[in-house]
Amino acid sequence: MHRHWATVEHGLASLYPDDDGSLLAALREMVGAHVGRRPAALFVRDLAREADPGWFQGPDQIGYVCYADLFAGTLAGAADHLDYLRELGITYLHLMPLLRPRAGENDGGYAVAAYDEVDPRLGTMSDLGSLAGSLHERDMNLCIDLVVNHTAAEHDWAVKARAGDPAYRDRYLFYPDRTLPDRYERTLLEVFPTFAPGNFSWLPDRQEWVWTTFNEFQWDLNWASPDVFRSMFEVMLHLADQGVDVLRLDAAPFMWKREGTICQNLPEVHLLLTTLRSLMSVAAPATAFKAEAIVAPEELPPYLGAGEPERHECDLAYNNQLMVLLWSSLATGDAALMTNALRRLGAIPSTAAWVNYVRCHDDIGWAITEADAASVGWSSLSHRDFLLQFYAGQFPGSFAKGAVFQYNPETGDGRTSGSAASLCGIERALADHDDVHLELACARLELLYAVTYAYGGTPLLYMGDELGLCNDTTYLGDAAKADDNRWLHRPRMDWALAERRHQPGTLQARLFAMFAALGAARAGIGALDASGRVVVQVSPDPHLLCFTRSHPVQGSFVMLANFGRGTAVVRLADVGAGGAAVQRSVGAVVTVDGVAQLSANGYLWLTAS
Ligand code: OTU
Repeated sequence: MHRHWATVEHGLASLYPDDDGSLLAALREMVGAHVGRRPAALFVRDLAREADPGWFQGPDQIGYVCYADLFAGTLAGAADHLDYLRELGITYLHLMPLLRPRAGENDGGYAVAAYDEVDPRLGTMSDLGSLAGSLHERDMNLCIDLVVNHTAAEHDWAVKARAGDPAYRDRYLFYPDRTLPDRYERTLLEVFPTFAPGNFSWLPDRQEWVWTTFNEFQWDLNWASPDVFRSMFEVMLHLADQGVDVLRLDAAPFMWKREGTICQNLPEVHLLLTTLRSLMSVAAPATAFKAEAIVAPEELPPYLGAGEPERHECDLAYNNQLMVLLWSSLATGDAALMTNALRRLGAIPSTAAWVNYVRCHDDIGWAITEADAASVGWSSLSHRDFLLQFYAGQFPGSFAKGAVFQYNPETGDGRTSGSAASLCGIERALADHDDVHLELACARLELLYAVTYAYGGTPLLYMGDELGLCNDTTYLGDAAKADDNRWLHRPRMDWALAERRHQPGTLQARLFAMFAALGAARAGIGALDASGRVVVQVSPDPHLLCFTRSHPVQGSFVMLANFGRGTAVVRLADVGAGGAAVQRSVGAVVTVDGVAQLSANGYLWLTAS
């Protein structure tokens, strides 16, 4: 408390100027009582992590992301597959939303009806605790989702608020008529323009509007209410006590609203997160925060505490920029835009880390800024439109098989759905029984993942990519999912197919071995510790991505990745890698005189002491 309480006091005083001090007093009591009943094993974990605050930054950290039901039926089922994950070098398991959702349509679990219950189809809170225990025994961590921006309309708080209970009205944002909603709408964006247009929903029984950024059944919480702050912190503590290591804070940018803004990334959001982080650092320091903020590149680093002065905010955050740029470069065969954009992405504190990913359960939103596009002489809108068409498989010469998600004719914006395998060309090559193209498609997938395994932070492997699982259209038969094509890339694990990873010559053996090798190589390279710096270099060849990692103790690392369709040649000395040792080389050779030749989709991992 000595170390963190001033931040808590300052945060609460700024966020809740009208509070008479009872919020601070209540939190103080909550934290004290909590520390007293923190399970012993977790208290030991707290102490260990206070002594080693960089525990989530090591090169051995590799995440796996899946839905418990699609991966293994239940939480207990997931515990039975931990050896499979260890084969891939996984140290961090992110299970998608698993708290009890509303019945029926629930946005893939992101409409939570009870934060203190596990979805009964997946198991119980005690199963969650056991799973965390099994992971910890294997030196693995557990990450779960905590939706902080909204609850389901069926959550107890929302039900009470809707019934008019004055103690709960303040937890949501209600409006008697369109006056304020219309004023807010002038500057708000639309997340789901197709199936949930607008940001407010009409409640006919109440004759009033309620703020719903996402679907009409997802009610935005009013974080300006001290009750929301207190209750949500209580939820965090409860989950931390099940042994959860990382809380993925879903839709964090939307937590505060102000008229005349897009109501994302407001300073109060950062104040909320730093205050919650400080409280957790007192009550359950073993638990890290991961920001789910899929926002403009300049808005990303502040979630990791970047700024003057640096703050302890979230420990991890999604590197949405890298993900988008990887797909952009794969389509264009050019690394110049990626180079420029990554060079503009601000630095993050050495105490934080990105999570880097190729695919996730969501669509790909083509976040290419006007300035970044202009830096290579392109227009952002036409480049985004090209990417949309390319990955929908509609552009001449495209190898991809994806789908358009939430096309908005008013803005010309659309996003992309599809599995990594299908977007890389594996689905088409399999359909055509074309082995040459299949190998090319696998090389594309490897190139993308090889960058995420080496770029600063923790890589996330999205379930199924290790086996090349393609788009799955079975969701079309389920009315609660049919209009949301993100289900295309949320397949069920195919354990029979997974068995083929042991059969040489199969696609599954090829890809699985590749992921295992990437993980093993990464874990052995100390310079990949996330506390070191990543610097993207201007490469002598625009088809090449080139970045350097430097760590004060562990030495340095250089990656060269060829996004071009032809061979690229570069003198290692020209990219600061003269005399460096080859750690991993795929589709590349280095001659004795220090010249690297990389064929299309080839890459090199190099280290120097
Ligand atoms: C998240 O994504 C989840 O990942 C989605 O699966 C949910 O539908 C959504 O929240 C609602 O809970 O708009 O396209 O800046 O971009 O919260 C994905 C963050 C999303 C948002 C993000 C959201």
